[in-house]
Amino acid sequence: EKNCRVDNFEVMKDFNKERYAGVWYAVAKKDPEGLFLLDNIVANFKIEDNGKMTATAKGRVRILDKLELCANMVGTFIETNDPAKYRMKYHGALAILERGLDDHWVVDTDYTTYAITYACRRRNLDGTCRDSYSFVFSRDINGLPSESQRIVRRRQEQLCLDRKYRVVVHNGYCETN
Ligand code: AZE
Repeated sequence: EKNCRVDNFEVMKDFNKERYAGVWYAVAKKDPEGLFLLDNIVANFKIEDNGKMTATAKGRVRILDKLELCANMVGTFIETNDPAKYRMKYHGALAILERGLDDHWVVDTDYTTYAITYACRRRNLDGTCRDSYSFVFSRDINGLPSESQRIVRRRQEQLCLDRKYRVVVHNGYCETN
């Protein structure tokens, strides 16, 4: 029987943040409750001189119900006992954007083609996730090859999020806004 308890989810073994660094394009996402990045989502991970991972992320958001803009977000990653499980502190470059502290789990990656990340914000009493978000990232803005799509599909099922993802559009909106 399928186990959807968050503590049972497998994450990337021997995660290597140096190989993970660089630009990743979100090609699909599963949204959490509330405000979130809409589309044109690009993340850039970096390893600082002190060895800590940081990232910037851009994406289109809608705030105050009708204002559309490109959010420039900054994240710093706090390591845990599991190298693939981070706590991510993030905030927007603009004060009106949100800030927070989320899990950031690298569920799987081959470092050169695809990555899938997962964050559970709120758990049910039975240990399953009540409010999560997840990204499928690609090194290529045009999407993933079918071999990677197959792997990602299997991971999405293991996260109990199959069929919950939506395609992330890249139409250049955040290159001009
Ligand atoms: C992520 C990639 C690594 C850096 C960061 C990420 C997450 C950003 C958000 C942003 C939300 C913004 C909102 C603005 C109104 C995981 C994409 C910072 C969750 C809702």
